[in-house]
Parts: sequence; C-alpha cells; structure tokens
Amino acid sequence: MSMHRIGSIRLIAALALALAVLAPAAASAQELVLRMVTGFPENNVYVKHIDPWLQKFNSEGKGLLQINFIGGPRAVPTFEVGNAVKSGVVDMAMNTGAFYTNLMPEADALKLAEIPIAEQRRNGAFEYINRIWNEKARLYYLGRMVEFQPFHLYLTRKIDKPDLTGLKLRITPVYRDLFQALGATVVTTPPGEVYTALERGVVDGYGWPIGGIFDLNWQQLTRYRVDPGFYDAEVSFIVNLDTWKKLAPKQREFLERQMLALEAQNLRWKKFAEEEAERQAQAGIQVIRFDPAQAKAYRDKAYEVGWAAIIKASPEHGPRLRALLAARPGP
Ligand code: 173
Repeated sequence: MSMHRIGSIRLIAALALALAVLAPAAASAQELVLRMVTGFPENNVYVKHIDPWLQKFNSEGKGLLQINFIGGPRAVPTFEVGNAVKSGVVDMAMNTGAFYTNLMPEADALKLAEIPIAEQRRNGAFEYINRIWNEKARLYYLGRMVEFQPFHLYLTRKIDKPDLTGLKLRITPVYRDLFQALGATVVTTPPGEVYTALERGVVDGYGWPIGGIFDLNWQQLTRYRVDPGFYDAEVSFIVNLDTWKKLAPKQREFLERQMLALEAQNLRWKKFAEEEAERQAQAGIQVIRFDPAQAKAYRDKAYEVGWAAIIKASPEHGPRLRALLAARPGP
C-alpha cells in the first residue's frame, strides 16, 4: 500500500470522526416553530403587510426556523399580547408599545422617536431599548416594521382650534396625555372596539395613524381629520427572551436577517401616508387645519407631554431614551 493511499485512509477516518463530533451541533439547529400573535385586528394593514414576508420567511426557513402566525385579538386580546409573550404563552408578537404598557411604561416611548429605526440601530438606541425590554419585561426587541405614519385625531364633530374641551375620545396610551392636556375626556379601547364606540355615540372621535382607518370601516363614521399629525406609529416585533436565548446562532442570524429585510421596506409607509390622505378626502373626510402658530403649539405640546409622561413614569430610563430617540433632545 502506498504512503499516499495510507494518508487518504487516515484523512477519511479523521473526517468521519469530525462528522460524528459535529452531528449533535447540527441537530441543535433543528427546525423550530415560533408561535406568533398580534394585538392588531387580522384584516388590518400591518397584518396584510407582513403576509408575503411571512410566506417568504417560512419558505426560506424550512428546516431551520418557522413562524406560525396564530392570529389577532380573537386569540389573545390586544392589551394581553405583551403578557402572553413575556410569559411564553406565545414566542413572539407583532405589536405596538401602547398595547403593553402594563409590562413597563417605557413601551410607549417608541412612538416619540424622531429618528428612523435604521439610525436607532446605529446610535445606540436599539441596544438601549433592548436593555430595558430584556430587564423589565423579559422581551427581546427584534425590530420595527412601521414608521413614517404620524398619528392624527379623527372626529365626528368640528373644532376650530386645538381645544378638545367637551369631547370624549377613544384612546390608547399613545394619545392619552395630549388629548387630556387639551381638555378631552378619554376612553381606552382596542382597535376592534372603535367602530362600535363611534356608532353608539360613546365617543366623538379617536386617535389613529394616517393609514388604516378603512380596514374596519371607520371612514363611514368619521367626518374630520385634524392636521397636523404628531408622533410616529410604531409597530414592532417582540420575542420572548427565553425563546430568543434558546435559538441556535444560525436561527438568530436568520431571524435578524429577515427582520432587517422587512425594515428595509419601511419607506413604503411614506407613500402609503399620501395614498391614505387622498383616500380619506375621496371618502368625504374633511381636514381641520390649525393656523401655523396653533399647529406648531399642538405638535410641540404633543412631544412635551409625551416625554414628560415617560420621564415621570420612568425617571431611570426616560431621559436617556429621549436623548437617543428625539431629533433635538430636550433640556
Ligand atoms: O390603537 C391605537 O390607536 C394605537 O395605539 C396604535 C399604535 C400604533 C399603530 C396603530 C395604532
């Protein structure tokens, strides 16, 4: 037997041994299925937006990682979604911070971001958000899939200045401090109850982003939109921290790559904002425009009371969040 031959037998034996040793590591990246819910109604635009993404995710993730999208508030009520992810009843959610302030007040701060998520990933905001989300709610903040969607006040009655005295408005924590500061009384409901509240005359209006009021037919009961808008609608993915930790590196890398691909589509929301404003006009919704000084005061007030509420509820993290997320950090 030639030396060459002996050498290759040794090589084959060494390779076989290496494969045997590596096999368990490969098995640890066995396909895992993540159970996901959302706090938004299933026919909502955000859910529609992720539909093709989910399909691509599950086809590219075969054998590695899958998402089983269970559904919306019929599966887990809107304001319980945060708890369901924290406790591990589900692995992840497509959700907004206003729906899980019961876990930590800081959740509602993401609406105040004036820099895009791409920049938040660069300037340390993303890491800081994760520090808080990990420590206070055992959540991993995966990424943000909605931005460039300002919130607005929609009304059934006309107003002519930024004074909401005598109005009863449907809110979530997003709008509470601003609408109350301007004199409104407020009632919190999940999106799924807005139509009925309007229909029964329980409320004179509601807060919602520029896009999406047609999903549940609110245009039928909406007469006015107040401009300007304020803040920026935040919809993100949150993951149970234990689930996140048990992912193999390849699974994490895949999940992050898919999230970044979804974030890369966020500029589309700018166009959607324009389209929805046009569609509202077509539906006969009139715009109430404040004069420039009042408009500026209205927006300034929104950010002032918004940050004040976060900083009051979280003196520990509020100021740092503001420094990282605001365009011009406050005093
Ligand atoms: O339900 C809401 O009005 C709300 O808080 C919200 C948050 C982000 C996007 C859309 C709605």
